[in-house]
Amino acid sequence: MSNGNKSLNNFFKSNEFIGSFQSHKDIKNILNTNDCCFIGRSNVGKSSIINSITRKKNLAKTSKTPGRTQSINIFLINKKINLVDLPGYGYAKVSKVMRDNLAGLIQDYIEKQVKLIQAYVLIDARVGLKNSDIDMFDLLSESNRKFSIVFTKIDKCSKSYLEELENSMQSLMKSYNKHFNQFFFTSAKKFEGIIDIQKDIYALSKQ
Ligand SMILES: Nc1nc2c(ncn2[C@@H]2O[C@H](COP(=O)(O)OP(=O)(O)OP(=O)(O)O)[C@@H](O)[C@H]2O)c(=O)[nH]1
Ligand SMILES: [Mg+2]
Repeated sequence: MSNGNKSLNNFFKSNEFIGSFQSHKDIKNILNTNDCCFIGRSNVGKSSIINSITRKKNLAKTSKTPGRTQSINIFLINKKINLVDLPGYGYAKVSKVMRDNLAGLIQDYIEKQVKLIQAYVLIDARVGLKNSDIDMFDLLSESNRKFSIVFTKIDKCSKSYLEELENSMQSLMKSYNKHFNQFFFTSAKKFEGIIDIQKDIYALSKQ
């Protein structure tokens, strides 16, 4: 496990929970700092990665059970940039009404949040890509949002498997070259790859 970079850790240590929101109209005027958001299928590790980035165990609520985050949770870092924890998509076990509500909440946020400057789409490396992820790439590019892909839970995968995964994803990303930035390979559990995301967000905070 790496202890990371001291000055980056200090930057992210200054954080505060701003609130939990059920609709886009409640958040649009709440802060004038830019957002970066964490999107992905339910249980992929969105809330966990926020905790690893900020080095705070329970800043964002995590759970073994999919469907934990059911609202938009905003954390302000260093008074300069917001980390936005979104509900997961693609979870079959919630009611259709709830699923539609959450999908609408995510879509509204992506389409309408003017201050959203970067999205991180998380993909569980063991599970790989699903159709719902491709729908998300389409929504992001149609909304003219920049995004990067963050593979999570790499502590459960072999190096050769991860290389294959990257190769296959690289060809798909050619179709999104106007909006796609880069891949990150991470383990929130072992703090692998977290420093790279911290650096990326730190750079965003300067925009
Ligand atoms: N092995 C391993 N498990 C992880 C990692 N990151 C998250 N998990 C586990 O995955 C489960 C889901 O994590 P969450 O962070 O709650 O996932 P989420 O994407 O926020 O889920 P929803 O809010 O339900 O959409 C938890 O049991 C975490 O402990 C990781 O890097 N490695
Ligand atoms: Mg969550």
